[in-house]
Amino acid sequence: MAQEANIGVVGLAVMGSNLARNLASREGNKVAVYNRTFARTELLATEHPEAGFIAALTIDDFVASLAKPRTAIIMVQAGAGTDAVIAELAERFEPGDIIVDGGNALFTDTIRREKDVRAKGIHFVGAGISGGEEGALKGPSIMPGGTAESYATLGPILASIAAVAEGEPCVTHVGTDGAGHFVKMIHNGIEYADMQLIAEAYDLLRNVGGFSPAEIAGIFEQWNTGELESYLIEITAEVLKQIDAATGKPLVDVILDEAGSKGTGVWTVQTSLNLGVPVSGIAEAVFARSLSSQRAQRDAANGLPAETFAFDVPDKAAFVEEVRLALYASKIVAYAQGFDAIRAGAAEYNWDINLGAVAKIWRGGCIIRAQFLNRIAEAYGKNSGLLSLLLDGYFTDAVTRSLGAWRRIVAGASLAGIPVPAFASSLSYYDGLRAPRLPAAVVQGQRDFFGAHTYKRIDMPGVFHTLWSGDRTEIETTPSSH
Ligand code: NBP
Repeated sequence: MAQEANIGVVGLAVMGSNLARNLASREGNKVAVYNRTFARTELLATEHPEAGFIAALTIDDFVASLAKPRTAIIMVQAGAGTDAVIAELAERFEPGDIIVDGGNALFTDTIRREKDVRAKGIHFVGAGISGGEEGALKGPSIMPGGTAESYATLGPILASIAAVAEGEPCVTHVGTDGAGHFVKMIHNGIEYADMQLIAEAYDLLRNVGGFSPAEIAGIFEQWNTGELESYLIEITAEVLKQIDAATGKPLVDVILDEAGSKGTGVWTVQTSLNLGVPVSGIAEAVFARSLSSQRAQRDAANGLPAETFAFDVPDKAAFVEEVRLALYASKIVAYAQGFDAIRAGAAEYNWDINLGAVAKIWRGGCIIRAQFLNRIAEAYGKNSGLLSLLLDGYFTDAVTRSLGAWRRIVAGASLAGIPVPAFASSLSYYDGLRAPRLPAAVVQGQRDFFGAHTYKRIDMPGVFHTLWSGDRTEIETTPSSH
């Protein structure tokens, strides 16, 4: 087989097929395709003759069809399937060739795989690809890791298929080895928080404001013309407009209220816990999905007392605006926390990640695409060492003008007995962040009391332990081994 394809795709289920078609539609690309079960390959080539695919029957045919340096994108099930395909390619590829994993791999797997494959002189690029099947076909946001050398070959190909936002392709070389999959993971975590916040706004508008789903759809459409403009607000309006054909009711009222997940939100929270980064908005969103799925407990607890208080809404329009402001401020916190997690991950794993560039590639193609990512890109563009997004002037102003509304909404929801875990935890995070003094001093005292964990003082250097049950004198110690 002639070596004529400049790029190949392995794994032709929905994501791989669409990505292969996207690649084939761009000038200059000749695409080889391979799937473990040939029927899928055959079907794709037959249904899309315009793509001019080289349909490989075997992995050997596939490898033989690729021009050097060979470049193949794997789009198979994450986990064992990905490992199996990497092994097959690595056996046949030569030094300088490039293996790209475009699946949703855990970044630590990507770090491991990159190391193994690099030992053979082959480049391994873990590339986060966001945007679902439509994104894969029409233009996703792409977050590649791997070496700068591999990006020289791969970058132009990925740029040719990526979404375009304000004239720029939504792809950047995020960093080495697992950096791309790490950033994709955080993207998904932020997505969880954003979705939960919108759902909480809906709940308030419905159960406090008394609006119907169709009316809330109209409110969201209105919000989508301003600073909340985003894909998630847009599709939520569509979801709320939908009428169930079988019952004639709003579809949202007949959908079972148990949210599922595929695990990237959990990964984000687990990773952030390990890094010591409070991603409370994302964590609450993950927990809210877990709670929603605890059907037996929920049914058993359904009649527990509530003792609620009225949340008076004398002016409906003003209430809608307060919910909007609370949503915006909470959303800013969720993104600030997500970007903090990326910065902490970069420090831990030695990645040089440009946070502004990450914000830019999320402006198009991906699920969290939103107008305000431009503001985030500007903030990090002005100051790459920004300690928190909340300290950037634009975001400080946005939160400042939302604060009153944010507090009234969270307090009102609490009095009315409406759960707003993401709104409330975001506000608490903000208050914790800005507090000059936290009750952590009490925690340190407790730790020293029961475990002699020691503490530091505000007025003198050194490490101290109090003899709590003795004469209560403080003594300076060498750093504790506890
Ligand atoms: P699936 O995740 O459903 O995987 C099916 C593909 O994996 C088929 O091509 C199948 O081959 C292949 N495969 C499996 Br399973 N085990 C294999 C093995 N041991 N060796 C070789 N091939 C194997 O496909 P998908 O839904 O298209 O997703 C592909 C990747 O993209 C996944 O990692 C997924 O997490 C990710 N994804 C991303 C998004 C997004 O928005 N970015 C959305 C959905 C999925 P067969 O045909 O022979 O069974």
